[in-house]
Amino acid sequence: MPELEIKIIPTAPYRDQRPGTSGLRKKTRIFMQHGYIENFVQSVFDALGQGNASDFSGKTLVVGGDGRYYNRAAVQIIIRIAAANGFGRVLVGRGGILSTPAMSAVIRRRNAFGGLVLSASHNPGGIDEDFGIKYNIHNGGPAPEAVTERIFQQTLKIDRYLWVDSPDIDIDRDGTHRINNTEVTVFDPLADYTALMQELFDFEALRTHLRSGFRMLFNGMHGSTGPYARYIFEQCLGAPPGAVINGEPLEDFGGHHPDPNLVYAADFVKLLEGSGAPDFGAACDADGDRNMILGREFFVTPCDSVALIAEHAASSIPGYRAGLAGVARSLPTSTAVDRVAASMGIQSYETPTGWKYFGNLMDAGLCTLCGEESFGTGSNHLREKDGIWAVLCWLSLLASAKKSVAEVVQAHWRKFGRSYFQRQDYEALEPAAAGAMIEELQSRLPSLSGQSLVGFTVSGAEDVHYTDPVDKSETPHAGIRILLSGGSRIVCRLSGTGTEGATLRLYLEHYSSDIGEDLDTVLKPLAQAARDLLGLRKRFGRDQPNVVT
Ligand code: VG1
Ligand code: CO
Repeated sequence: MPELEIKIIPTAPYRDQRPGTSGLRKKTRIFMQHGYIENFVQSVFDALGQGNASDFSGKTLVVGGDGRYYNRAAVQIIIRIAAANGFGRVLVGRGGILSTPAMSAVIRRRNAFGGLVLSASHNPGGIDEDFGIKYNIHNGGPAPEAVTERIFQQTLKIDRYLWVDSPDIDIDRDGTHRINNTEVTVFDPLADYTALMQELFDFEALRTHLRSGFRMLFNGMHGSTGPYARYIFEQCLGAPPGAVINGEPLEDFGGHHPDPNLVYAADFVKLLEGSGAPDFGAACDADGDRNMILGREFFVTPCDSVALIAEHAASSIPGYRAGLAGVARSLPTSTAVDRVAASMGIQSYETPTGWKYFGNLMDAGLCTLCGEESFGTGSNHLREKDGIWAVLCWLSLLASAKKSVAEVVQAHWRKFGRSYFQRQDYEALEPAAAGAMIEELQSRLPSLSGQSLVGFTVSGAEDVHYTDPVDKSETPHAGIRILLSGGSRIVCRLSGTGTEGATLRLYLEHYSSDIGEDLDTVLKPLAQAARDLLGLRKRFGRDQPNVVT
């Protein structure tokens, strides 16, 4: 092919491209505006390069997404801009699809410069739904705040992007193409990801377990994990065909929220009911980084999940036989994993919400396992949360315990006590009023300490300011944390991933050595107290959340 002209296309800034908790997320139609994705991608490159034409010549960029509507078009745009910016190599997941954890694995294993993930995670897909883009750095993890801020500043001053008029690349077939000096390779990411899983887990033991009558069901929710799940669970581990359901990636995820929780996966939860139900169920979100773990008629909260994996990793998963360096959880995540860490004499770090805050801890060797209450679990094998990995952890744990999901969780509670935990979301709040509500509570925090709240004494009330232990970077206002005597907590913050209005997240935790209480009953007084503190009824006329997980 003759050398294509590198065009300098004039553009003007969009002023709304500040990345949130996990990249830039907006309604799809916003992304479809003229030059919108072009501006953002060029700004990423401008923020990362030194401004020289040769900045990216020896470097590899990985591109892929969760398969939602506009994924394919966005991939073609990114390929052209990457070629125009002189990347040495662009690796594209076949079909334009790469789960978030697979992206992380590919960046790390192939020593890539970074990657662009096209996803709005668990949000619905379609022209009237959500789209997103996120940049992952050389360690395979989401760009830290300093980088996303640099990207954002660049989006505010961008006046041109680079472009080549190359024909569309056939992204559905593996192969290598060339645009000027850029090699574009379409590849199947299953191999990289599966190889990594085989290094960590004892596939032979899992195969034996799945052949012994143990029955599992995995729900791909029509996102990106179906192909990985079919290959790993059905082909490699011998689960019968049909063990993976909703395994074909669809642009609209079958019209559902590809969100693995008790609300949006309620139909799936029903499949785990009754005496003939499978022993184990799991589901992942569209981009494959979230997971839900179920036993027969039993739901494992994500907070308990990371605690149980921490408890059992060294004894039941070969990849962790040497023990854990430390663990980490996001601020709102229950303290269950802290108790396991304390019993092992290792550190448990508390970070702001979002996986990007775990990266430094893992890179510095300070922590091995991480978890978020939002159905995210992962380890230092990558720098993203990893749904299929979490399922393999649970299979390993169950295979070595030879007990049911309910039994292993109850044994954990008997040993460590139980954190009754719930997250309540109040969606579609008027953003200015929601901001004012948080600010007002922030200003009242100093007067709360020592006061009595639903029969407990407030032992600490803080607008959490995080200082990264490794690079000392600061994250103010990570969330409001109210600690109560006896180990209960209320945490609240506004969502940083929403695409419409503001969402208040209220996180409730009650710690007890009495493990058999009813969750709703236990948490009701805390929920009431939190609502009153925030003045939710007075401000918004609301006294019930829209989504409870
Ligand atoms: C939410 C969750 C957070 C998670 C983030 C991205 O953020 O609370 O724990 O890391 O989504 O998850 P927020 O700011 O809306 O509360 V996913 O699966 O998008 O990558
Ligand atoms: Co996700």
